[in-house]
Amino acid sequence: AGRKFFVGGNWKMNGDKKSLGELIDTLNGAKVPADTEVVCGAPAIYLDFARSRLEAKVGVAAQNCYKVAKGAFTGEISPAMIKDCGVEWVILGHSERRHVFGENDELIGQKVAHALEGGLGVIACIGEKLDEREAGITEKVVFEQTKAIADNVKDWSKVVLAYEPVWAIGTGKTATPQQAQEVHDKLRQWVKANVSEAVASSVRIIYGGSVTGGTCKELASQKDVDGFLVGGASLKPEFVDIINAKA
Ligand code: G2H
Repeated sequence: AGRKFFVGGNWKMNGDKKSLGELIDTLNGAKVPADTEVVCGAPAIYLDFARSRLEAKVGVAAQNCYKVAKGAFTGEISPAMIKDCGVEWVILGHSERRHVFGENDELIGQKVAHALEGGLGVIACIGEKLDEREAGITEKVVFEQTKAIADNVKDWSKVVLAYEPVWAIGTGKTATPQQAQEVHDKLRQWVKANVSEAVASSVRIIYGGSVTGGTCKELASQKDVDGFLVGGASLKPEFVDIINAKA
């Protein structure tokens, strides 16, 4: 109810100035519905490039950041640097950060707190692995991950929750609309019980995991699916169809 549809693209570690420049030209020329928010997650080294080339109708996100403002942390970037490039969002807790780079709930929570303090919006990602789903502990896993995030949030208007079942990421195995809706509904109930009713009804819960132009409309029609975080398909002109999934 009243939740603005949110479509995030996650370019991950893909593209170069030529191919991303072409993608940016396509996005600049595309129709973005007034009631849809679009944000593209660029590699850190291309944040400035993406922000300076994309029109204002498309937001930009970093794909990660560190938990402090500055210092001796070779290779890391801070929310202050992200903001300095005119970028307004950061993706945190993505499954690749968790499972390829070993980030745990505690670190992700600290990053969430610091990014919000630094004035960024946060796309906070959660999701169960295949063995966890098969063991029947999907809810337990995503509730624990959500708690580690929620404990670090004061202003929920700056947070988008991204449910990304790990078994659906980059595998071509999109969750069915019913599977997505079921978990989104549970998450909203968790937020209602553990944060507040007002936050539960206003927070956007978006789905990620092999979303395509072909699967987006039915997913978007689910009551508690407020948008998407799109990886592979966000690098293709097809992303424009996903932006318009509700149109
Ligand atoms: C999940 C998603 C984007 P893909 O990681 O965050 O990627 O759409 O390629 O499954």
